Amino acid sequence: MPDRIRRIALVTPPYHSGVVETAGSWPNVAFVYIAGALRAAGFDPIIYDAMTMNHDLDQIATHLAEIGPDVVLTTSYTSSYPKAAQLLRLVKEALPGVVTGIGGVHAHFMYDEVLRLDGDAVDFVLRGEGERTAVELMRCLDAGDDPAKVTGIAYNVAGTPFATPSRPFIHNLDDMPAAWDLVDWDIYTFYPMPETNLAIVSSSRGCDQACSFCSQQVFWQRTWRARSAEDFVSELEMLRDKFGVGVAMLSDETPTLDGQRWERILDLLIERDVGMHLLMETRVDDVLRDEAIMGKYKRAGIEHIYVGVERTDQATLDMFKKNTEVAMGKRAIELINSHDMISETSLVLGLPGDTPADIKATFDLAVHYDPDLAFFLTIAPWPYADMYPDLEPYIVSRDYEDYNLVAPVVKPEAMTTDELMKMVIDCYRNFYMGKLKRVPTMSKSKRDYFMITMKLLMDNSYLKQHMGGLGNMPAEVDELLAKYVR
Ligand code: B12
Repeated sequence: MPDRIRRIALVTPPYHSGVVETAGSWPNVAFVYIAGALRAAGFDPIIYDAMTMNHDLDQIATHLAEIGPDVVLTTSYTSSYPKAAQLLRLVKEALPGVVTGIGGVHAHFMYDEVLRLDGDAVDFVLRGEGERTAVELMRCLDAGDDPAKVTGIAYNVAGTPFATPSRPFIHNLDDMPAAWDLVDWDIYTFYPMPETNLAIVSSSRGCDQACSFCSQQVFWQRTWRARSAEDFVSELEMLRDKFGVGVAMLSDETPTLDGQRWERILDLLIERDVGMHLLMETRVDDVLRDEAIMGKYKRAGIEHIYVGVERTDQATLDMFKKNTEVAMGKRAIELINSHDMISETSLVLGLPGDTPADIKATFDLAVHYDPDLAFFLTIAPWPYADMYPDLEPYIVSRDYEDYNLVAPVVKPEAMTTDELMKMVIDCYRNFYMGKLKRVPTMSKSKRDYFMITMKLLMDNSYLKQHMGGLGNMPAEVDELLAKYVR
């Protein structure tokens, strides 16, 4: 244990799985907030995004030795957890005496397993929302005090995991110190808009829905808190003026949940002519609610809207507790398309009861919905999601690195995992082949965006590395790419 705690390295796990990484290289906004809180408390945090820098464990060891931290903290969702544990084990070997900690959704729920299996590498699990817990734990360690006094953590006591009481959520998300100046802006780019810096921003936290396959509603305990429209829009202006950010992704699960606040955000973005391109996720019912103000979305700078349609048959949507109707997904995508914004959706495949006919039917309806971009995901059984007990008997991989919505982890009763993956690839291939034929009729902005995404999917995604790619494309695809990709 160091005598004093000063320098704290926040390091992303060097995990890579394709799909979303294909579209850009993204900063970690949780670290921006945690570093902001640590610095405001007098510590010296450093953000080291080993994931985006594509550093391997050797490079990480060298870089961390140069930084000379007293504490190394990392983060985890389920698929990045194994790399996060390897990272902390490496820290323990390469930097003796350094304190290690891990936060994020996986470690939060799985702290018992983490400390039992990787207790040699992980000193502390920081559970739940990180800003206050990180500060209190660092103060406690700095003062040589008893960690049992810090709420929201877990650690081994004589080899047995021990958790302190959970910490309540932060009440007011406005004016949280955010260490944007610690972000290494040069490494972040949204590939369809390479000329400008990319940020991930957060206008709200949480989700009030109960989707049984999702981790987020359980993590946030179905609560939702938001920043004021003014605070959020001012931050976007600051990012534009100080750090040259021209495009930002909202990390929010449901930024639109409070319709009034959301419309105020759109109005401010328009009135103040912020000029930021925004990428966001929301629910189909909020898109339908906002039919009359869709024009404002576009004028405010919303470029790309992802809505999770997930499935196109009502029975499965009901099983997912998705609280939407099939027809709503179709209408939401039509609305987004009709305002010349990019529509994206994902379809979840590979449920235990899925047959080839079900997958084909989901594909056909996805085509009928006509989003610009569709992702055909394999269901991942997060061990803490409500649906886990139903999926558990069908799990074929216990390697968490596979829990990335791309690899097959659940085997349908009526199919082999190879058959499932072949159908997934066919879904991608047939969907994008169909879209490509319509490229010449797309608006210029949509066409540019679509073609770049298409090229990225074909060139460097997980699909290519691990599954042989989308297969051989007809010559017309190369011709279209040559003609339209800048
Ligand atoms: C931004 C994002 C990303 C970014 C990550 C950027 C980066 N440099 O880390 C990118 C685009 C790269 C990404 C990629 C992927 N992602 Co992602 N991503 C998100 C997203 C949209 C927002 C996360 C976020 O920033 N939230 C806002 C911050 C403030 O909240 P937070 O991260 O939860 O952090 C808070 C607490 O968790 C905690 N905390 C978190 N870490 C730490 C660490 C410490 C030390 C402490 C003290 C506290 C703490 O404190 C934070 C602040 O209070 C979420 C969905 C969502 N809406 O949350 C999915 C999500 C996290 N992604 C997910 C997945 C599956 C993936 C991919 C595997 C998908 C794929 N196949 O490509 C990849 C894997 C990455 C890879 N390298 O291959 C899943 C994870 C599910 C799970 N339970 O495991 C999510 C939840 C989406 C979903 N609905 O399923 N993703």
